[in-house]
Amino acid sequence: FLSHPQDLGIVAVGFSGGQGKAGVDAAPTALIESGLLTQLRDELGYRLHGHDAVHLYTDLVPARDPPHRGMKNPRAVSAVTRRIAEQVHAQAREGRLVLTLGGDHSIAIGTIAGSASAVRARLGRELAVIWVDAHADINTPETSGSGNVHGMPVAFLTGLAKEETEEGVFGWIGDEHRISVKKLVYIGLRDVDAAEKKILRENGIKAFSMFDIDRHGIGRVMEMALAHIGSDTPIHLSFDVDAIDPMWAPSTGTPVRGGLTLREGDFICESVHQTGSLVALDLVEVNPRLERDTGNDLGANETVRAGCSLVRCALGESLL
Ligand code: Z70
Ligand code: MN
Ligand code: MN
Ligand code: MN
Repeated sequence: FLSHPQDLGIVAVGFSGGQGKAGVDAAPTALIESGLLTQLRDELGYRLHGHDAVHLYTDLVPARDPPHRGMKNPRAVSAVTRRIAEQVHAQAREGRLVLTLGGDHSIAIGTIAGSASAVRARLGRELAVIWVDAHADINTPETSGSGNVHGMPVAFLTGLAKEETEEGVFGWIGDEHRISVKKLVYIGLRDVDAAEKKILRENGIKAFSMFDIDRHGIGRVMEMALAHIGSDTPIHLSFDVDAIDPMWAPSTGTPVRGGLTLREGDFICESVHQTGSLVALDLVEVNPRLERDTGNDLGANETVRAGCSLVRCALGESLL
């Protein structure tokens, strides 16, 4: 689906307003300083575009941003994700693979809106999404207990949550930006709110929890996940590092024990790469500050290292 498969559009997003913990905005710089982009260029042979800047979008964050439908920082998240959607769309329109380094997971409202609209415009196709996460991130503003928008991106992207009017805070999200619940697959779930379970059930959304991975093994789960999407469908992989067990990725806002091994995470990325259908990739929720501030530099470095490994695997590092 890519006209320039060796050209990689980079969108580095230092944004943390979708949740309450500072530090996730430092992830793109930490990932880049640990050598990720150099490796992609020198070892994997990608030509990089848009990699000169880490976007902080401070100009888009309003001084006053009171809750809207219970959402925290609603205008900031809306304005930033809208800008991200434009950036991702512009890269994807060129037929490039797009890599977004977050940032918290609210930014996926922008990345997926941008790649879904570009895939529609360029190919007339619907985008499939593989969402790898401990969490389902499918709360509506009304079901959310936290008000954190990083727990809601999938609801906005599938149209399960909408604004009444285009003037509403997230009113810029249109049908061209949305994905079908039928083309969405979850992997790694283990911390899903009761209201989210109901949403998954009522909408028949395909989800492979940690239970399914233990039962079938990651190899079989990936076969089933990819079969559900169907071959010959462009894929956006949105990878929340908290899907990986805190043993390897402790420096994240909401670590949940009992997660994927590092190898299972890499295997998911390798399997998606192998389809040849990957058009966009997000790596989110790396927060290098959390462990560092408790004196655990190792925990922060390991998490960054896990994130780099996931990205390289999705971009073909392990191909022989
Ligand atoms: C909860 C909520 C969440 C990440 C926490 C948690 C969501 N379901 N996502 N950490 N990455 O607040 O909606
Ligand atoms: Mn080119
Ligand atoms: Mn998430
Ligand atoms: Mn998560």
